[in-house]
Amino acid sequence: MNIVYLLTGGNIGDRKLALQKALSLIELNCGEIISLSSIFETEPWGNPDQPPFFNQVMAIQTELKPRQVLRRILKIETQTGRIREEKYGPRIIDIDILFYNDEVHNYPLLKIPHPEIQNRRFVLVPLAEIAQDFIHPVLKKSITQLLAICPDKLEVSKIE
Ligand code: PH2
Ligand code: MG
Ligand code: MG
Repeated sequence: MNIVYLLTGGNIGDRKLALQKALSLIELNCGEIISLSSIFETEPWGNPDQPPFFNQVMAIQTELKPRQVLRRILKIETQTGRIREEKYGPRIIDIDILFYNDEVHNYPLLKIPHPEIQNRRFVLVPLAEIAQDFIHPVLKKSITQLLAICPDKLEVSKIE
């Protein structure tokens, strides 16, 4: 069994519903959810001229290999209503693989760990809720340590 950390996010339409749909399709098609963060409202990173996102992080247990996980989450994005759009632009749902066990993979269309984790508070803050002591396999620092030195200052606030 493999432990995979995923990030979900979206900033168009009913953001909470999109995260809930993605979550149930992930559970159905990828593997059991063993840990789930709160939902956070997050300032848009990359392109500030768009609505705030909702983001959430989860850990799943799966028999799937990394590229099989990718294929399934791309399908789930489509099922949740995503149409491919501009880089960093608004989207109904985005699902990204953050970590796959403590492995490093460099496939042409899939880098694991996700290369931007350490630069994004919208990833690190939810991740710190469920995996504060997880050691980044490349940077060799815990999530708590990465958050403490993260250069990003965009707002991330827990909803409810
Ligand atoms: N995703 C992006 C670009 N910018 N900003 C926030 N706050 N949350 C995201 O999920 C996000 C983003 C590209 O995938
Ligand atoms: Mg993304
Ligand atoms: Mg993506």
